[in-house]
Amino acid sequence: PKVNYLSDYQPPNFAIGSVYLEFDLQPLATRVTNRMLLTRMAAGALHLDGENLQLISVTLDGLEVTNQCLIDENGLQLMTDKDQFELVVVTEIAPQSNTALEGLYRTSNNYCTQCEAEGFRKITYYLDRPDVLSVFTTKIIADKSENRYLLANGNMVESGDLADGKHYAVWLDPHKKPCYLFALVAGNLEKITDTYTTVEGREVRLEIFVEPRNIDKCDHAMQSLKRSMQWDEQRFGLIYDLDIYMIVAVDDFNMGAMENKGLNVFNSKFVLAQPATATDVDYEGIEAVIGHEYFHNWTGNRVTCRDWFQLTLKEGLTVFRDQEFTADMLSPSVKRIEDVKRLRSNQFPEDAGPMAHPIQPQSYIEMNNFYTMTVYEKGAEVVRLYHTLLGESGFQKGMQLYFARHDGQAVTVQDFRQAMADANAVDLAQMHNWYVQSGTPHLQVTAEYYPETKTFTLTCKQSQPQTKDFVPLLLPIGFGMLDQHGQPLILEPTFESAAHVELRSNTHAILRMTQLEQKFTFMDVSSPPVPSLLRGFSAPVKLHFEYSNADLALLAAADEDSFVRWEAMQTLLLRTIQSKVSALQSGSELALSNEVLDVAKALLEDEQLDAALVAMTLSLPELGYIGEQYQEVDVDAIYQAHHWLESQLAHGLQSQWLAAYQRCQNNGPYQYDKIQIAQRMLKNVALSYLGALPENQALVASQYQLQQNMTDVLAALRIMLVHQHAAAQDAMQDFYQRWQEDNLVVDKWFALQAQTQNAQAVETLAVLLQHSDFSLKNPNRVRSLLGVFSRLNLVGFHRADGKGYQMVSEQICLLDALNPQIAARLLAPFTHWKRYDVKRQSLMRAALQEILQREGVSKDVYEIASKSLA
Ligand code: HT7
Ligand code: ZN
Repeated sequence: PKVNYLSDYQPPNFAIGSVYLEFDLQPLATRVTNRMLLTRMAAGALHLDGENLQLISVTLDGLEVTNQCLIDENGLQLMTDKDQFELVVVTEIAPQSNTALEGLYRTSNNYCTQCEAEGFRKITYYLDRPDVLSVFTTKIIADKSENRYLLANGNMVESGDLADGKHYAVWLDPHKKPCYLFALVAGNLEKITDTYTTVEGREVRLEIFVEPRNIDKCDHAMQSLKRSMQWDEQRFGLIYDLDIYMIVAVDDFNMGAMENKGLNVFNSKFVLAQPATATDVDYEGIEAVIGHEYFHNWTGNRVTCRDWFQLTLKEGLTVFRDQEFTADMLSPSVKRIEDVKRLRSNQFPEDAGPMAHPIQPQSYIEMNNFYTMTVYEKGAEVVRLYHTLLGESGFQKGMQLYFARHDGQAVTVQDFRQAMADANAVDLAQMHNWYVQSGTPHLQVTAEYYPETKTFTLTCKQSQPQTKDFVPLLLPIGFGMLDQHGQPLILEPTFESAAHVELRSNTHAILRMTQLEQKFTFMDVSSPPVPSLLRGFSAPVKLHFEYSNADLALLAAADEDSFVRWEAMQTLLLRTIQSKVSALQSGSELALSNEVLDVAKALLEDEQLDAALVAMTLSLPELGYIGEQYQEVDVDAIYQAHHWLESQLAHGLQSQWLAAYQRCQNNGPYQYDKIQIAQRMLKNVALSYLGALPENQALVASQYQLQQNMTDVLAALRIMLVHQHAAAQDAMQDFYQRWQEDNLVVDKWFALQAQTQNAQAVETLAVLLQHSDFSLKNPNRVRSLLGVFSRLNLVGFHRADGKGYQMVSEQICLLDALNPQIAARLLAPFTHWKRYDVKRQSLMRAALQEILQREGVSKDVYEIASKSLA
């Protein structure tokens, strides 16, 4: 397959001033008439992208030229020496047969589109690239009884009835846009409506469309949308620019949501919620994704990407914005820790594996494979670096200049950096290195205390072992010092260090690292301090510093930075698990240290602390993150060590867990607010430790039976399953009976079973694959069963006889023929084969080879499988 390179970028040789699309919707033969006004920008033939289209006719300025067009599987080529002309292309497509869910497809008998990244070419012949911006008018014609609503981007300018039971609507989007932002939806939906008045006093109509059975689950999404609009005005000064904002929720969707101008299409998972059916995590996810897509209206739509290599320009920036939104709505400390956990568990492994790429990739075979944790989450961390370096007001100045310069344009990551630099009159050229180097950087810190001079020196070294010719990054290190009693120390940098130390308060500084090795010295330090490093996780690096367990206990108890407190306790827990892994491997015994128990006890008993932070601090590191610490992952030992520490903490702190559980009970109605979320979080962490002890089975069962809200119900159910409580199977059946009509809850039922690690995990998977509710055609269902099993069920997926690999790889092959995008994503766990023992390595490689050699393998799957075997 063809490889696309960033270095090959050429501007388009034609512009499309306006485009008028007419859709005559039929499930098996939709006719698309595409009328474009083209203007030549440079010499050469006109090449329009197009895939899987049935060409009916091509007309140039009224003359049929169909026979003069060269057609191949990638598009249509036409020679013309005209500089300005109208081209009308008529094609036919079959949305009903489109299982890839890209282009125009059917979901629950409705029509819907997904065009990013390169899906518009499956609708009509076009210059399908983000730097071709045009004004779109869309006419939709469809059967009226089956398609009550006909929706497209912009404002509806005309509608009416036609013969044969049909009707039509015409939509005009006045904002020039690339075709990846085009959307069309038609079907028998229902809507809720509301309004938002902008700071300028303009009223915007808000509409959320869903399938009729879901109409009572849209309120949280609507409130989230209004909060997003208000937040973007207040924090970024950005105001919505159309008279209407529509969201449509569909059940069959490849990703989370899509920011099409004025007509977002969402995976129903990120719209529908009621306390009985959605957890706190779901509620937070909905608010975040609604925010994310809304924020794209400026960062992505008004200013878009020049080419797909710039994807992080819109995605990294918009993820940063949605992270800040959630932080402002809920708790900044909790949100920061959640994001760091996500990055470490998902992006760090990607960056260490065969698919590692810089946030600005240099080449791709299939662009859909580059909607990655690296481009999104590491990209957001890089945007956060600008924010950390420039501060909120400097960052906002940069944003304003960025919009002033580039509104209505398709630009690059360099343009963004230049705006940040120019607005603040600083040189940010070194930030470029974050965009072009892959791999997680290591930050090695050593410290020296000099009693004679009362100075304290940190020596910091940055490196990236897998990157050839690594060049140093501009790396801000959040920093403070504690004395041996946990009191913060006043920071006094020496004259030589002062230029690289930015004091943010008496006790907190940003150390600005620009070289491979750099020293920072502080004066008037009366005794050896404990350094608090990388506060707020100020850069996406792996920090190495030789803390003693006593230092970690001190930081966990006393540092002013909540991320550092969390991190210190997590490191203590991780070290304990690692010691147990070694003990298991060498056949020796290990007892839990009092240090760990004492810090945990103190945290649990301190009722003044934020319950959410306590819950997160005392949750064990995830299995995937523990595995990350090893060159070779010993699946069984890690799983056993994790289990062992859980029961040690459960036993050692049983009365404290019970007290916390009772303290956090709330019998009032469910609210999605910071206090209640924190209470439920700690309550359920406490219950999960208690549930590890057989004597607490009744307590867990009673939480399930109370059926207070989905957060509590699902937590109880998970604990019952994990610890094989007597009531587990009955509860699972009851759950299914109750919710079998609700797709999103049935997804949870599949996911729960898929992640339960026991000797029968593979057999359970086999049974679930045969379940009448399982379907390879629905991406949510695939993710909840196969995705969860292969990512989270270490014991099942990596079963020594290779049955786990075999079962998943067979499904990937079947799925590749239906939906290559989702099939390729399911390959991720296989790509890390180098991290396992020789026997598992060869089983995983064999699975990859088989997938790769299949006849008709898609380019999506080909790219991932071949790169991971290379
Ligand atoms: N910009 C979108 C990215 C996207 C996508 C969305 C839905 C289905 C397929 C897709 N391919 C790419 C989502 C976002 O980041 O907001
Ligand atoms: Zn996005």
